[in-house]
Amino acid sequence: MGKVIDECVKHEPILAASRDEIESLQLEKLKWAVRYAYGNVPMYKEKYDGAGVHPDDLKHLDDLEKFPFTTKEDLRKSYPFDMFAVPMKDIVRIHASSGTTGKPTVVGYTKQDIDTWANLVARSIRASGGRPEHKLHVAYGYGLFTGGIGAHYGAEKLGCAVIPMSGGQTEKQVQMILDFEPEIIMVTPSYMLALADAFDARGLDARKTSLQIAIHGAEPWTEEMRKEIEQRFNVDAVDIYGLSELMGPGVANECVETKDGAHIWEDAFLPEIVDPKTFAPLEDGKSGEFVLTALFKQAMPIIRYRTKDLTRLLPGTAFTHRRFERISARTDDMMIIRGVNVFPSQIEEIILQEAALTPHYQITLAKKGRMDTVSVAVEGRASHSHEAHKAAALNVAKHIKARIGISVAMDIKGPNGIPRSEGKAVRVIDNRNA
Ligand code: DLL
Repeated sequence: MGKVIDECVKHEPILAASRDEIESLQLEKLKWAVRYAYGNVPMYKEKYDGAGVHPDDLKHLDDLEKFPFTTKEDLRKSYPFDMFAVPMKDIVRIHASSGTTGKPTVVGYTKQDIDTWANLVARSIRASGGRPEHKLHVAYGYGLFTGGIGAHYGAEKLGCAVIPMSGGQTEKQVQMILDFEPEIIMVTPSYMLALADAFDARGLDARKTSLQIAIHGAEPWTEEMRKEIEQRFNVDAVDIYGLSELMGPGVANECVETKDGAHIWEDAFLPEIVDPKTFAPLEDGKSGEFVLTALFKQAMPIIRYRTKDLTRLLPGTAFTHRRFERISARTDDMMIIRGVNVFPSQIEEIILQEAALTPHYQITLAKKGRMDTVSVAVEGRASHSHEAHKAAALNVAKHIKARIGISVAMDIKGPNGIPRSEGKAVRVIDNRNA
């Protein structure tokens, strides 16, 4: 066992509990959560009555399969507060997802929900190698998005000195990192790369900063991106996962000593994987849609939430809580291009194999007559010649054709030719129905 794992388990023995112990704790909490949801949120009562199931039917963990899923649509229909299970006097915080289409989804928290969340984020930072003596720079956005404030409360709970920088103001981010010398940064992986470019632009060596640990999440990222971030900043980069509907960041986190996928904090959440088409439950190891149940929530119970994230469950390593494979895609960012299913991450992997290209890219889909057309815009590295960019772009198109089976037009951009996002990166622009 490594030092970090030791420290985490010493603090919270539940991280090393046997599977039997974890499962019996989950069953006990699940019975409470389902009964509580049924008794306090009309949406659950209607759904469960309609499906002919009752909280009494829940005798084993597997019995959960009989209960209907909860979807984003259910949350939208309950806009803004119909999912709340407690009176407003007991709600102490409200967050909402940005929601690209339709109404945002709203999430409420009681005092106890906020405490549980902060403890789970503190655990996540500890598993990333963070300690109370560290300074922690938060560059996730503050506001209705759960990233900034979620990270903040967890870091404070652990005892770190928190620097609540929020997203944006890239120049100032660089200056704060130089002046305040944080050991830890929490930020989306795409914005971390934008920060690396900002160091380069000022002629500064990002490898020489005080940063030792980078905790990245809120969007899909690849192993290649991890390597690039680790090399450019000389840090350990680990994965943090979460979603607002369930809580926010800190549903799962990687251990810095294993870096082999995020551990789902199973004393607070029950994970399932289902077939994305038939929704039949799949066994551990099989890929499908990630479904999560929160086992603790008072303000807004969430049972069997269909996340739309695609992954598979893996056994625990650093901790006995199960891990999941890095999320490479969501069912809803799958592009269907001339009938071929394509995920942006597949294209990203190919781009990142070219030394002459940066990881800043954008995919634009359009229609020419009835045909889908795809163009991939990517920035060339300033350190390489235009000839090298062109050769690399040709290679990318060739590999996309060979591995994914679609033809793409490449568009090489100069420095900052791809708009930088200060939060989650926008990878795909679909103009096919425009
Ligand atoms: O993104 C919460 C969060 C903030 C997580 C900061 C981590 C760090 P939402 O805005 O509701 O919440 O978006 C949730 O983002 O269903 C995934 O599709 C994606 N996502 C979050 N973390 C990861 C990750 C926050 N580590 C949605 N890897 C989720 C891949 C992620 N995708």
